[in-house]
Amino acid sequence: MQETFKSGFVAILGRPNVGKSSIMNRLVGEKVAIVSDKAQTTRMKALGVCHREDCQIVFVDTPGIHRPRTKLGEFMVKAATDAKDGVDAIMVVVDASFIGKGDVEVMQSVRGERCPKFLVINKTDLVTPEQLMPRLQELDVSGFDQVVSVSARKGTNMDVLFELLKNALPEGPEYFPEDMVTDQPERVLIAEIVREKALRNLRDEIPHGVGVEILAITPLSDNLTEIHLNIYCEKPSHKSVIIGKQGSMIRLIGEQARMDIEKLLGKKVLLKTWVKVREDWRNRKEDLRTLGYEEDT
Ligand SMILES: Nc1nc2c(ncn2[C@@H]2O[C@H](COP(=O)(O)OP(=O)(O)OP(=O)(O)O)[C@@H](O)[C@H]2O)c(=O)[nH]1
Ligand SMILES: [Mg+2]
Repeated sequence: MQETFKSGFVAILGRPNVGKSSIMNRLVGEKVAIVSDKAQTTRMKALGVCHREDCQIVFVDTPGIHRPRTKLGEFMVKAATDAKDGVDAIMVVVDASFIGKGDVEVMQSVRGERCPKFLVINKTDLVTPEQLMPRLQELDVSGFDQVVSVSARKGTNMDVLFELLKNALPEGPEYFPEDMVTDQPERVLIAEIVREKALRNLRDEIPHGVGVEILAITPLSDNLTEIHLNIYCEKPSHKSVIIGKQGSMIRLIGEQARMDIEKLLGKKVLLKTWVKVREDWRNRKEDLRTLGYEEDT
């Protein structure tokens, strides 16, 4: 007997850095979105597709909702708030170790949506149940269908969350073919890998002003591809930090990125990287477009 096949889109919303992309990666079972300990890692809406025998769940990862201070920030917050339109379910993710006003605002912003809504308390590995309980009791969870505690890092309760989501979805088609785990093109995935390594290795305000532009992807042979790219930053002083002493930082970022890109493409990769200053690029429309941060048409 054929069981019914369930499918649908699930938006993942929340403040920056609560673990939205980590949760999506866990549920998809592959790393489709970059992750870092810096807030505002995700800059664009991106899909992650989980394929199972009896269902297909399409996760919509979004940038963290914050008060924007640049045009890039405005683009990011709009991408996040728009993502809840037309989905079949919504997850609001909060960080168990700190639940604040920003979280309450995100929860409030989805309360009026008619689809099933889940509040996901992530990073439970950082707190004891005794610490978490009073925080949850203070929280107004009205309008939410379920509250689930998970740890994306440890993998705790992810199966429970998955089952709840699956049960909330309607009967539906396979939206994407089985070999497709994300809607992001190769060029974007490569740029994101480089940005992840920059985010992980740089500090203070520098990571927020980093943008990566892929200039060319040129196959040199069956198992070797050359990739030319620019890393943008906002100040000459940031450029010196990104390059590092005798090029040590840019070599480290390039080396870490190369290994991940080789896994992605399944071939050897030569990275040719330039670091360039583009002052205030996060507020310039033309630069935002070059880097792919423009609204869907
Ligand atoms: N301890 C702990 N850390 C976690 C957990 N989930 C995610 N993290 C860490 O939290 C940080 C942020 O994770 P992301 O997945 O990038 O968070 P995000 O919500 O997508 O962040 P933005 O894209 O900036 O909005 C990273 O350092 C993760 O490794 C968890 O369950 N426990
Ligand atoms: Mg993210």
